[in-house]
Amino acid sequence: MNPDLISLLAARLDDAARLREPIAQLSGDTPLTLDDAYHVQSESIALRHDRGERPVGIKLGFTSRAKMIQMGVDSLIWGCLTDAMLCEEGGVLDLSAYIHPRVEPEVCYLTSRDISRPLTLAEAGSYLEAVAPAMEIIDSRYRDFRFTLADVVADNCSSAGLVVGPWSRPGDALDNRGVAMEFDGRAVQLGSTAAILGNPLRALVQASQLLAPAGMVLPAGSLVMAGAATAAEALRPGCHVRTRIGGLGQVEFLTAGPRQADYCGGAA
Ligand code: OOG
Ligand code: MG
Repeated sequence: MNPDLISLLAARLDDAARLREPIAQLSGDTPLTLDDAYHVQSESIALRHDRGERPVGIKLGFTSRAKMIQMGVDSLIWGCLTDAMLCEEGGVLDLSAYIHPRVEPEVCYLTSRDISRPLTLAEAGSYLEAVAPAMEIIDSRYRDFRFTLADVVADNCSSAGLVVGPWSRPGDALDNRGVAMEFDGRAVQLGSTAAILGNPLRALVQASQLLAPAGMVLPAGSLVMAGAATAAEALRPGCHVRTRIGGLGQVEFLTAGPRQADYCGGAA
């Protein structure tokens, strides 16, 4: 795909995010390969960096069957996180900053060493500084939150925000810990960390395998969001959102903002 077209598509997505105006899927009028889509993603991240946002790590998407089924796609993808996406744990999230935000329970890793080659599961643990319960705020820039795999990759995998709970030293395996996400104390999603590739640490392995062939290095001190353990829930204003993960503790925030017609999630 020619560089001008990549820049044009990246600007279209960047504008949609900044103006909170959803757009039609890019693939609707432009044939888009997965490779093109990662180029568009990288151009759109460059626009954020030009505005002063700093990279803080990466996120994986579609590491659980629950998410693949919810969104109708079947491959693991990755996107970039910047400091502007960090939301205060225990704070108030203003939903007017988004188009149609959803929240999903995740595990977040903090890396201790540069990752520049594919890792095995056995060695991945030694690349960890800490681990935390987390939630990701996703907000597709596409109308109706619908997309093809290439469209969502171009849209930086719907990344919009992340809320990270208390860090612990990486200890026992996290391969089957209960995950409960609540809206105002009522369970909206229940699951297990096992839903994330059988063991969320595999997300780090996958990240190393995806980045290394592209010649990319994930620097020590990066965040890695392992992907949601359950389906995502639409956010609504005036809600206390909390996720508890066995052995890791809890992470929470409140929502504020205008009531919009397409906020339909959670208990009424
Ligand atoms: C794409 C992002 C997927 C996850 O954790 O699986 C993702 C989306 O669902 O809009 O973040
Ligand atoms: Mg996610």
